[in-house]
Amino acid sequence: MDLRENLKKIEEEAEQLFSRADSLEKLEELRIVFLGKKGKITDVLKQMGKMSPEERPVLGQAANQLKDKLNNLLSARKNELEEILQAKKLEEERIDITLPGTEIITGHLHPLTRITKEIEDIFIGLGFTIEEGPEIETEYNNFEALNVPKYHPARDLQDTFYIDDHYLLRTHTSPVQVRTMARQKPPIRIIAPGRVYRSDDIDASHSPVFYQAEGLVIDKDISFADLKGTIQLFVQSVFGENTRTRFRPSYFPFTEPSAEVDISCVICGGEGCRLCSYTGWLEILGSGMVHPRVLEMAGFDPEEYSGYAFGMGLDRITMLKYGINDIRLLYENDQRFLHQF
Ligand code: 2NL
Repeated sequence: MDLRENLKKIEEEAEQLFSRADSLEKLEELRIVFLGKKGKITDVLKQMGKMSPEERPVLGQAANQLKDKLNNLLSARKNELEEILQAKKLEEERIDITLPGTEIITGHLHPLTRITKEIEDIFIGLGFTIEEGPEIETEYNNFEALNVPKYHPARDLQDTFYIDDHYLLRTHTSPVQVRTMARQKPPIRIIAPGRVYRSDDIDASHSPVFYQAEGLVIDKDISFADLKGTIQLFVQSVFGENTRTRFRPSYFPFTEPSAEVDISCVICGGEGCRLCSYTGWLEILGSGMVHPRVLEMAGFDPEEYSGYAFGMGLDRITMLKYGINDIRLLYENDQRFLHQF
């Protein structure tokens, strides 16, 4: 009866190995070892020839019972393993929904671009149109047509990037207005934003490349009151209803009379603080009535037409509005800076 004993041993061995199998692959290997065509049970059956005819069916039945049993054990273990593996997988894939999410970084407008658009929109609302022009300009459009005489300090080689005797990098956006006046009859109501160049040493408030917006209005009966009202409205739109405006007499070669415009300090509201040097006021733009010589050179009769013009530094306005204390930040494109807007 040692074949029946063999079956008994196979059964014990299988029970042990099946219960220890820790993967579906191992379990399949074990199935082949025990129940396969060349497996252990088949081995035993092959030796049946040695037995007496009476014993054969007994052994055959025992072998079949064992096959059934092992198949049941295999599928039970298989189910068990699948459950264990599934639980493990779930555990591995578990997410902590209380963790902060991954920040989605999308691009956005540069603060200077935002301010430029905001200012454009304010003036579009007042009936102005936006004009643009080249950054390389003629000396005539940049200086001559604006009544800046040949030996005026503003023309100084130190301040202007000359390309040759005739061409230069525009030092303000006024040449855009000069071009518009050459093309168009009054009424003219335009805003010219853009990049301008001056040969300054770089520091916290100076960059050789910076941005400006200038405005020009020419029509019959345009007065200083129109200038004041427009600037007042503009300032309140950008800096808030409660911002006060102060016009201070000044001088520009292209306007007469001229005025610089101060606003009540954006930090202290006029009380006096470090930003406004304890004056309560911040200078934000220059303005005036277009000089009769400028109108004449554009081909307009100063007896028939009058106009006002103004110019502002967009960098300065951006810096005041966002509390930026160094102009270089606007040009370095440091992501740590840009991400804050
Ligand atoms: C400033 C001052 C100003 C103008 C710009 C202008 C243009 C034409 C005719 C007359 Cl075509 N004037 N522009 C007038 C007054 C002041 O800018 O401080 N800008 C940053």
